[in-house]
Amino acid sequence: MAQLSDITNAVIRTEIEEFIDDPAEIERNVELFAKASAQMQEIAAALLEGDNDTVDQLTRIALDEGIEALEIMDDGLIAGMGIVGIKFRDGFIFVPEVLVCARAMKAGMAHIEPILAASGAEPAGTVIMGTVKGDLHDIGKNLCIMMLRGGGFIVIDLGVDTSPEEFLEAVAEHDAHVIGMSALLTTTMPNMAKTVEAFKDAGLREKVRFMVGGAPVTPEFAEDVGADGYGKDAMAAVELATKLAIEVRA
Ligand code: B12
Repeated sequence: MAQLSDITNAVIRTEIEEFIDDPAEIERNVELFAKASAQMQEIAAALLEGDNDTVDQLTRIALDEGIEALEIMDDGLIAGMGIVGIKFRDGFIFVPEVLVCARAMKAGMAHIEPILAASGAEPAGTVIMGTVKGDLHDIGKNLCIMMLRGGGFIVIDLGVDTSPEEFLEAVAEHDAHVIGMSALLTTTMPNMAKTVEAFKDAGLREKVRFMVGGAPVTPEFAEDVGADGYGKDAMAAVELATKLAIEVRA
C-alpha cells in the first residue's frame, strides 16, 4: 500500500492531509498520486492552485516530451480535479474557486482534446451527448465527448440544460442512434427518465439506445429510468457507445 510520503509533490501531500478526511478517499488519492510521475503531480498541483498558465505550459511540455495524452489527462488533470471535487463537497472551497480550477483544467484539455480526437480511425457511429434539463455541469460530459471522439465517434454536443425535445430534434437531424445523457444533480436525474419517456411517446424508443452517467447515477438508476446502459467514466462511455452502436445496427 502506498504512503503519503511516496507522493513527491508537497502541494499534493498538503492537499490530501488538510482536506481529505474519509480514510477510503485518502487511500484512493494516495495510491493515485503515488503512482503518478512527479511531472503529473505538478500538473495536478497547478490545477489545484487554479494556475491555468502553468497547467497550459506543463501540459505542452509533457506532450512535447512524448508523454501520452491519456496519462496527462488521468494522472494530472482528472486526478487534480478529483481533489477539487472533494474540497467543494466538504465546504472547503466554493463555486468561484471551483470555476478557477475548472478553467485551469480546460487550459490543459485544450492540448489533449485534438490529440485524442485525431487518434480515432473510421467513425464508429454518431452519438448525441447532453447534460439533462436543469443541470449546468459539463466537465464530465465534455471528457466523455473527447474520449468518444478519440474513440472514433462523431459526437453532437447539445451542451447543458438539454430538454427531451432537444434530444429528439438532434436524433432526427443527425440520424443518430446512440444518446448519452449526463446528470450531476439528484434533482435533475429524473429528467433522464423524462427524455426516455419522450422517445417512447414519439414512437422512437426502439430506434435508439440510451447511455447515462454522472457522479450520482448508478447502474440500478439507469435500469429504473429505462436506459440501455450506465458508464462510470469516460473510458466506459466509449466501451458502452461501441456496444450500443453495434446493438442498434443489428
Ligand atoms: C465542478 C462543479 C460545479 C461547477 C460546474 C462547472 C462545469 N462547467 O461543469 C459549478 C460551480 C458551476 C457547479 C454548480 C452547482 N453545483 Co456543482 N459540482 C461540481 C463538482 C465539484 C465537480 C463535478 C465535476 O466536474 N466532476 C469531475 C467530472 C470529471 O466527473 P463527472 O462529472 O462525474 O463525470 C465523469 C463520470 O461521472 C462519467 N460521466 C459523466 N457524464 C456521463 C454521461 C455518460 C453518458 C456516461 C456514460 C458517463 C458520464 O464520466 C465522467 C468522466 O470520467 C461536483 C462534486 C463532485 N464530486 O462531483 C459538484 C456537485 C455536482 N455540485 C453540486 C451542487 C449542489 C451544485 C449547485 C446546485 C451549487 C449551487 N448551490 O449553486 C450548482 C448547480 C448548477 C446547475 N443548475 O447545474 C452537488 C450536487 C449535490 C446533489 N446531490 O445533487 C455536488 C455533488 C457537490 C456537493 N457535494 O455538494 N458545480
